[in-house]
Amino acid sequence: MGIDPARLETLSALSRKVLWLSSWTIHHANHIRPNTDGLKVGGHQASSASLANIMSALYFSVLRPQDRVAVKPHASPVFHAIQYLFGHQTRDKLENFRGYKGAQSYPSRTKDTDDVDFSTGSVGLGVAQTLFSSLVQDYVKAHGWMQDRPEGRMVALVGDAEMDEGNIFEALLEGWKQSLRNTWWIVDYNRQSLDAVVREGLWAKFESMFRNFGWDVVIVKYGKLMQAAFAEPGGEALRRWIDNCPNQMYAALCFQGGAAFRKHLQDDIGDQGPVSQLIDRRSDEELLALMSNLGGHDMSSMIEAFEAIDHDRPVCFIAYTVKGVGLPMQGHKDNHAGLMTVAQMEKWRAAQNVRPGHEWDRFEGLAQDPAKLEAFLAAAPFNSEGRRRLSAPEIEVPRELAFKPSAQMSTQQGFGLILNELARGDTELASHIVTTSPDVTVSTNLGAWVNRRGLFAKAENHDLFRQEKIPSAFTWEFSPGGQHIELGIAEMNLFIMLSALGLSHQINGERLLPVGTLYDPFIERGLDALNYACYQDARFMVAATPSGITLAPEGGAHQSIATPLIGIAQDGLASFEPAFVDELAVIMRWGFAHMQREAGEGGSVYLRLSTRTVEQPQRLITAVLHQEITEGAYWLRKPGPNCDIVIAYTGAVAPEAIEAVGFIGESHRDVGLLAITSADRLHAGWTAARKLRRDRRGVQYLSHIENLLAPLSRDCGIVTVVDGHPATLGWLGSVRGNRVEALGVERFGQTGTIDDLYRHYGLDANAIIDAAESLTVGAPIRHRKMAV
Ligand SMILES: Cc1ncc(C[n+]2csc(CCOP(=O)(O)OP(=O)(O)O)c2C)c(N)n1
Ligand SMILES: [Mg+2]
Repeated sequence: MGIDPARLETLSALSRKVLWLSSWTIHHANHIRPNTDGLKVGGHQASSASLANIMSALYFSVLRPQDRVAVKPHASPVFHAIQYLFGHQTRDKLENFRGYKGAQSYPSRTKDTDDVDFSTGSVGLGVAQTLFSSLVQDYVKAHGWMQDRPEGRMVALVGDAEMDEGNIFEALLEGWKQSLRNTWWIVDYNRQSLDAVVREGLWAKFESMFRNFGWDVVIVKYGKLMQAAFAEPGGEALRRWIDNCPNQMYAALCFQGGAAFRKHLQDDIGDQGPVSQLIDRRSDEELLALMSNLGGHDMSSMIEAFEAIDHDRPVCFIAYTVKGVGLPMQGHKDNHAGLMTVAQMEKWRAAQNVRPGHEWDRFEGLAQDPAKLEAFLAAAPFNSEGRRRLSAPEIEVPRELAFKPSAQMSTQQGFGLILNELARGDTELASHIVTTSPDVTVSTNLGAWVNRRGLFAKAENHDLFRQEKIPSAFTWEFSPGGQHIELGIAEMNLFIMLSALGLSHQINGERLLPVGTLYDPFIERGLDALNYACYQDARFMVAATPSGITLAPEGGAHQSIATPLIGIAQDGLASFEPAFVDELAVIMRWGFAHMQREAGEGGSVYLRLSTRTVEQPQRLITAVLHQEITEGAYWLRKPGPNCDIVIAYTGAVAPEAIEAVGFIGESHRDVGLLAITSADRLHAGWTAARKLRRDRRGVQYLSHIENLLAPLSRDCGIVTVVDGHPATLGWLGSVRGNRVEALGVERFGQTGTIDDLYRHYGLDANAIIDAAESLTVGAPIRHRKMAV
């Protein structure tokens, strides 16, 4: 094929510069920047060196503006150095690497300013994100929204030990099912993890696995120096020795240097004529250069490997590398947190021709003409459009979301009805909604939506049951225009898919409004991916149902206890637990708008729903009630002037709270009933108001919960009740200093009826009444519910 030698030389020079700048960034953070508190920058140095060449090949030559990359977390300094050379990163932020508002330790879409495509940090997630982003790009294309934008490749730079993360395997299987294209994963095969040297022959397992899932596999093992040496007399014997050398030994020799390699080669191969001469012809330094010239460190080998791909099938590149290559720690098994000493850095600086005081000069020490390097960078295809983050206009959300009401319903049913109504219409909102579920589409009530809007697949696939006229409530028709993406049972995949769909406006320039469903307890299965999606500021709605012990006969294995607390604590996620369907309609409407708000204002939405059928209120939702529902609470029964007890409930336990208030009201007429639709929004509003008052003394602003509780006297007790951990609402007592009895679930569940379980866990009307009585000082509460 042959790469123009001048181009190769320039690329190699830039690659050396990237290694220098990334290393200097780390060194600066450790030894030069004041106030590092003795905290060392571990984990970056050796990992970064490992990828400096491969990433330089990609960014300076191979990538195009439409390509998107997930960079292995510890290669963040390499990414920032490349962006610095392009002029998209500042020296100030590099000097402040890992510092307050400096370049981030791990590439961050939201915190870094240099055009990070996908955040990484929790290993495995960024890798899978590229796969799902490719599927989303296919979705956008199939729906005719790519316009004249070219398809991008989704590229992940993957650590070899990162491949241990199970979510990668889950994603691989899903990718195969969905006919994945345009995805490149480049495994940095340095055969080292954080603690150890990896198993022998791991590459073979990777190879067969990827091929099994329909990927092409390209192994880039030997650099050009090695290939040339193999062609010399005796070269074959050298190649055999390299191939048979155990990973630990190779790493150790890379660390020890040329003399150690020579000794081992001589001991192992003995005096075998040509191969001995091949070795003897080289100085120790040359021998080390040869033996560490693995494919991943050879510019022309990498460029050749990348440029040889002329199709859109997914490709896994296994690039052999040495962890810490080119640095004194190269190959040492403990080098994960390895750092160069000041003395080592000085020596290396001299070798790089970098003058003191000129460490940040972009082309310092390079032999090439700076003007030519500048021109080369400006002409790099990746850089041709500047910042590559796209945007898309807001999609109008109707003032109200309609649903066909019935007197008795569950919130889960209501969720299905609201989506069904949207599916029947022809709003822009409906055409941009895309639903997805890990094999619980039917059981979370998405069926009606899917019947109307169809399933997404690149090729049509008709429902055979329908063709054969076998009665079924569900039509399973796949087509490129379908709006539901059916996933296998892997909640990690669900959340990474939502993460990819929810970034479509910035990646594909077309906004999607993703709605995912799963069973509430399995949020915990996908929790790190949910957190990851929120960290990237992806925008989606997740409906989790059924939830709590209210799913009674399903038993302890399906009951969720902690999820309301996750809802409160998860940043970027507004969580709601409505009791009635009219509330849900208001919340979903608000949610679709919230998902489209600017960074810092909008976010994703979590709906904790239930299968419990409850009597629905017949009422008009006024503008005030609408507002209160989205802010998190309203008085279902206003407290009277002498109120000494308030029942505050959230979600499916509404009937018990209402019933208890009926009994309590017989002797305590002024009892209040507070309906809480979002403990999360209430708590966030309260926290924000206190902060505002602290920050700007004199400001009188009160939060929604403070306003709601304002009429109560301090003596008024509050009983809170939730089908989840009692801490969800327990904090209400601190708002104005009222005593609280917090009812909820703290122990693993069991099977039974709702009545059985509410009685067992103390969520029934009598438990609420007892709790109320323990808080009141006056007359006892005389009425109780009779046992049936
Ligand atoms: C989910 C998760 N667990 C643990 C870590 C801590 N960690 C960071 S890097 C690393 C080892 C990675 O090894 P590898 O992927 O081979 O990359 P290399 O260090 O060789 O560059 C570990 C365990 C993490 N970042 N994320
Ligand atoms: Mg590794």
